[in-house]
Amino acid sequence: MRNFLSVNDVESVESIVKEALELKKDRYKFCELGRNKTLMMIFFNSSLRTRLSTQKAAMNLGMNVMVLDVNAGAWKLETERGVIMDGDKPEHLLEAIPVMASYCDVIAVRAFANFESKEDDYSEKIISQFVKHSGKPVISMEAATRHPLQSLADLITIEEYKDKPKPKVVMTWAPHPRALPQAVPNSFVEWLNATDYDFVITHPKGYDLAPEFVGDARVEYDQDVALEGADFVYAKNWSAYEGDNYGKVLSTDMSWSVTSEKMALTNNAYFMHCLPVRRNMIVSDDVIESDRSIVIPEAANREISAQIVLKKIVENL
Ligand code: AN0
Ligand code: CP
Repeated sequence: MRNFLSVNDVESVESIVKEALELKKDRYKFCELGRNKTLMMIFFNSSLRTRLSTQKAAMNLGMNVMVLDVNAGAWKLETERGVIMDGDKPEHLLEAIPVMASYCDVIAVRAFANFESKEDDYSEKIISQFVKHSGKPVISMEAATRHPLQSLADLITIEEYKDKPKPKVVMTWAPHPRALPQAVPNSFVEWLNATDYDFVITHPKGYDLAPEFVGDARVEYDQDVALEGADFVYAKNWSAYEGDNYGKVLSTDMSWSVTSEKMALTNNAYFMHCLPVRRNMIVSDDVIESDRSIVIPEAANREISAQIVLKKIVENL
């Protein structure tokens, strides 16, 4: 594997999930593989899970790790070419990228959508510059439109908990006070579409995701209908994608919250969320604390998804 930016960088979703589950049985088996190889993790945005799980995954492989929070202690970066840099940003991304790349073998980047320009976000303006100018393999730790390490961990988790070959998986929008990116849902849809599970997306009207991600997935605007018979409920908020509403919060309709009444419509479904989650907005206390909530094992599998990806990239260095 060269880069890990989307499901398209994986030869077969089924095999990588299998390999990940195999790796999980003995995560220290390849502790010599990454000797004298350095992973640099660059964060333009906050993180708890991605930071810790990716670092742990690299350590399991014997790699060295460097972490840089661009907004805490580094020079503020200009990202536009052609700007007269007489403002508050002393350094340009076009120098910063090759400099950072010169100290490492693999670069992982977190750079969320900033909602200033849909075109910039959906062309992955930041992470694509890392691919272009670093000369090193690049791993997305959530870019503007996708969060593939999360989706892979989600699929590993579903594979571990499912009790039938083709479970019904329902991804539901849920209310949130602030505008969130579409990266997690886009990516989840893209990865689920590569499985043969029974997959349904449900959200209020106005929250349709980009058609290139939705593909042939079934969209049901009635949440109660969608949840019927679900084996897995995957909750997530996202802001609007379509037209001039891009990046806007159109609804905080609390009737879309995942409560025990909603879970009662399902086939005793497992509850999933990528975290961080706002309790009693997205999901009620009792649902997230119930024995059907698998948010903690889901987060724990972030170590495994990062490790299988790093392993494949390091093997190819
Ligand atoms: C981010 C998002 O929704 O994309 C990161 C989730 C992994 N969430 C927040 O910013 C709260
Ligand atoms: N799920 C996830 O990516 O969490 P962090 O934002 O804490 O990394």
